[in-house]
Order: sequence, then structure tokens, then C-alpha cells
Amino acid sequence: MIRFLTAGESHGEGLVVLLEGMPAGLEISENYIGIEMTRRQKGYGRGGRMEIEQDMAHIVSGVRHGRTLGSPISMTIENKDWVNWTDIMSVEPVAETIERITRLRPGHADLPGTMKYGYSDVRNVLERASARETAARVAAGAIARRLLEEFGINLHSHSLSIGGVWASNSANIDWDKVEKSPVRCADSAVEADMMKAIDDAKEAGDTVGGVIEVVAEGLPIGLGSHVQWDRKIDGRIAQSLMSIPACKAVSIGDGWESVNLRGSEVHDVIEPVEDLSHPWQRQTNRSGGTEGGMTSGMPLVARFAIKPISTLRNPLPSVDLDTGALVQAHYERSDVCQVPPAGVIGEAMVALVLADAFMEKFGGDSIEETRANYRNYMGTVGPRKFKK
Ligand code: EPS
Repeated sequence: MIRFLTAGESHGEGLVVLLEGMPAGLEISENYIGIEMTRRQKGYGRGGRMEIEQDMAHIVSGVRHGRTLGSPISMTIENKDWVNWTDIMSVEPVAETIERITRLRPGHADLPGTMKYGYSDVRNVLERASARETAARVAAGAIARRLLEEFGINLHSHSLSIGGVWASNSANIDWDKVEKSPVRCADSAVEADMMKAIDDAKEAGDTVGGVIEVVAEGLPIGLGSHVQWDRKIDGRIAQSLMSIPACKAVSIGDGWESVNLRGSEVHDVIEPVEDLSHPWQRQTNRSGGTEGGMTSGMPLVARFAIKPISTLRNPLPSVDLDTGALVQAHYERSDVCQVPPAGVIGEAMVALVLADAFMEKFGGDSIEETRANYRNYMGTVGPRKFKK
């Protein structure tokens, strides 16, 4: 239903994103998308690149007079840093010899990418493998978020851990506080420790990772489906989060914690329904808002783990691509910690999956048609005794 593709190298002229499947008539603006672009650029532990860029998505097509047309939406994002890389990243051949990168970074795409595509210069891989590409995802995700917002669905994220420092689990998160936190953490008691973990790693020429939680509230019951593996909403969420650079694990609800408990301690008891305005409430939400591959009507809660970035100022021993000899891995300016921006990227990916599942369920070529279908369905999802 909703599909998107991105293009662009980290130090090329810019990024491009093509998004298809949005219904016509949805209000959208570059300023709205810009809010998400700015959120992604923030965060303690970012490197020098974010001081150069001021990411804005420029809408090229698919929007007229502030509303979507139903046609493909395309956007470009300028790489301000490109002016410093015009020879190294030139589309046309250049006269001068450009120094190749041959010292492989363990943990990045360098070795498998260079072998797979038959390159003699690791730059041909690292430019596209760079997390810079996530700026394009966030632009697409912002439009998906705008669609969901029309139906009362809101997305948030917060850092649960950074560099081994864990936030306490809180049921009532103050999202404004998270947005103001340099590490996007809801627990101010550990914020300074998280920042210190980043500082210490930076000092040592090292990097740190962490865990992020994405929450989507206001979801209708029944997005996704139990009938086929690739229609299951939890599987789709997991793939979308796992595709974020440096992500190494995903869980939904109490995923990992639940394995040590008994069934009676894990499942979310369904409460009796008094009226139709809030049908199917649960005493708990351990399932993280999905059951049987469908949304349960409770908030979606997904966690994902970001490993420490593999570009290290104090590099690991590695091997030279040309000679196979022992060398130190390549170092190029990078971030010390990507956990705070990864939260914003995670929201964008989850928004894209949910918008896709939403359009699959409700369809419609115009937002009004989608709204009518949504209202019709929502009037049918209570207990049988409420049915007309
Ligand atoms: C990033 C841009 C990149 C990196 C970072 C994310 O820019 P540069 O390579 O010029 O510093 O800062 O990418 C990585 C950490 C990575 O491992 O790829 C961005 O826009 O988010």
C-alpha cells in the first residue's frame, strides 16, 4: 500500500526519497517534515557532521497547495557537506587521483560490501552504508506520521539505555521532557550518567550503543493479520526496526522478559466492556500492543538495540583490502553515540509500517474515503451485544 525508496550517498549532492500510496487530500508541509528532520539531527554524542547540516526535505512532487495529490511524493534533502567532497564524490570522472580507502572497518559494511560489489575502494560501499541515509527515511516517515495523526495515532520514543546506563521503567512518560533531554531519556536521574558514558567513550576514542523504546498510541484493533507470515504486524515492525543501521535486536512488549515467567503472568487480561467509547481494554500491556500478528488496540511498544558505532577514532586492528596485511581500521569523522537520533528514526520506520497497515485495512484514494471506512469499521468492533 505504502512503499518508499531512498537514494543518495553520505557525501554526494543529496538524498532523494520517493513515497507512494498516501491518499489524496492529506495536509502536509515542508515545515512539518522539517520538525522531524531537526529532531533526528539532535542528540548528545553526535559528531561534526551535524554541525554542517541543517536538514530540510524539499517536496518536489505529489503535493499541491499544502495537500497530497495521491500521486507519488518525491523529496530531496541537500547534503551541505557536499561542497567539500565534489572531487571525491564527483559523478563524472576526475583528472586527479583520489586516494582509495583500503583499511576495512570491522562491524561496518566495508568488507562484505566491497567483496560483493567487486570494488577496490571501500568508499564505494561506506558512502551508501552511512546512517546519513536515515534522513531520507525520516522525511518519508514524517508524512506517514501526518496520516496517522489524522486518526488520533501518535508516536514517541525514548532512550532506555546508553553505554550500559539504564533508565528506570516508567509507565507515564513525559514526552516533552524526553524531547528536551540531550539523550532523549525520560529518567532525569540517569541522564548525566548516560552523557558521562558518551564522554568517557569519546575520550577513549571509542563508541557506545543502547536500547530505544518506540511507542505508538491510539491504534485501532486489527491492523496486520494472523493469516500469513508477511502480513503479521509484529514481523513487519521488527523488520523495519532491524533495518536501521547498527540495530542488532528488536523486541515487542515484554518479549525477552516474558520467557522466564508463566503464561498466567504474561498475558493481558481483557476487561469487561461497559460502553463502546473504550472497548477492549486490558489490565496490562505486556504484549506491547500486538496479538496474533495484529494490533490489540493497546499502545504498540517496540524496543530495539543499537550497537556501538563501528567507526572508532581509536581503531580496531584490521586488514588492508589490497595486501591482506595487518593494519589499523580506517577512521573517518563519525558519531560517538547514535542512540538519541535512532529513536527518531525508529519512530519514522514504525510510522511507515503502521501507515501501510492502516491503508491496507481502510483503503481509500482520498483521506475522506479512508476516514469513512475507518469510522465504519470502528463502529463494528465492540462486543456483539452492542451491535445493531
Ligand atoms: C550521519 C552522517 C554521517 C555520520 C553518521 C550519521 O556523516 P559523516 O560520515 O560525514 O560524519 O555522522 O553515520 C554513521 C555514524 C555511520 O556509521 O554511518 C547522519 O546524517 O545521521
